[in-house]
Amino acid sequence: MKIVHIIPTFNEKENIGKMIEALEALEKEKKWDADILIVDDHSPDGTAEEVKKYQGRFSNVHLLLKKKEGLGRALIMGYEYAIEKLHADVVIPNDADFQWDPQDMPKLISKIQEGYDVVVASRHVSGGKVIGWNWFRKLNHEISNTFLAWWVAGVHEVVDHAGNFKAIRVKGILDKVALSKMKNSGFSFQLHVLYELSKTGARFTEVPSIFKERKFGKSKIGFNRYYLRDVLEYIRSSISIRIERSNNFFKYVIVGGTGFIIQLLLESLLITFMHFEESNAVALGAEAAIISNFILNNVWTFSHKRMQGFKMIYKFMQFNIVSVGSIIIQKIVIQLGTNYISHSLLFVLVLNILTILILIIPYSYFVYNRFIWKTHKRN
Ligand SMILES: Nc1nc2c(ncn2[C@@H]2O[C@H](COP(=O)(O)OP(=O)(O)OP(=O)(O)O)[C@@H](O)[C@H]2O)c(=O)[nH]1
Ligand SMILES: [Mg+2]
Repeated sequence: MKIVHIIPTFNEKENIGKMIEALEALEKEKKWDADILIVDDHSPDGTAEEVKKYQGRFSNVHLLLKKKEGLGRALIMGYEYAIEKLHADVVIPNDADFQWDPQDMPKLISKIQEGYDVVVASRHVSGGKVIGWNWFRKLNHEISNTFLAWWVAGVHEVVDHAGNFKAIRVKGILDKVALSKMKNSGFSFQLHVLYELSKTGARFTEVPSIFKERKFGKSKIGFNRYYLRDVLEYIRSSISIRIERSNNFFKYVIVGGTGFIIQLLLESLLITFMHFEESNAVALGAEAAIISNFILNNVWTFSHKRMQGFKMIYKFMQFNIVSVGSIIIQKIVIQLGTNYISHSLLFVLVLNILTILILIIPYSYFVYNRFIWKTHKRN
């Protein structure tokens, strides 16, 4: 099993040599087949020159030099290089500054050997913790890790989404992730790659780890010129994951809205210009909306599970039954409301809107996902 350690560096001259020594010692002790890949953004402090000294001593130290584009970009390029050029079976990214203890590495690897695909060093499982964060770092972490990653993005495979230290199996897992399409410049990469990995059907686990204070060098997190860009990117990334993850709920709502407009337009056309009876016009309008909803949901909302051929006819019949179900639900609620509460026009209007929002939209969405466009195992 070929392990590739990926260490992104920016101004880590004081740390990088110690980190290489620590990883080499571990490799010798554990008899691992490992390479060390340093991804440096031409650090002005001369980190790369320091790495080159170690390349003379150890043949498995690799240096990828690139321009300053942020941590996310460095990791994307590092992952790609590790897979394509170094033929990694497992990649293990870590920071250069010893905040994550490289001595925890065997715990990560043994979980991979047990069959897990993504093993995350975690500060938020029993035995893990953070030492020495100030209120600003704590607040930053709470907002990004709990509010944005957990609640907004809905990534629940792990509880610590923000750290760099993790072990990822390449075959069938990381090699299925379209790294070249990932656009994260900053630390939003950590959340985004977990999400992309979750889509491959990977098995996740977390092992406790203690995140210590930096002894040498300076942190890159804080109010610098990249901070706002990285925070905005994190928010954008969380929202885009939510939109994708919630199985395209927004597309579904837009399709439903389009159907509603088609229904109203057709009804009024048929009544005004073709003198149809109201009940017939309503029925035709409803069916037109059902057809348009079915087609648009199939080619757009659920395009990743698009059905074709004969199956479509059968599913379209099911879809009709579900849609009639919505009409019946709505009729029952309005009937009950007018019988027992009020006949006023305003009341009926409000009740109609509430029924659509509270009952019809969730009901249809649930049935579409569970029965019409059945959820398959993600792959
Ligand atoms: N190549 C590259 N590496 C980076 C960049 N920003 C940070 N790093 C490296 O990524 C790792 C994590 O960065 P840190 O500044 O330690 O971030 P952190 O650990 O979340 O923050 P602290 O707890 O304050 O240290 C370190 O090894 C950095 O040198 C970057 O823009 N490019
Ligand atoms: Mg650090």
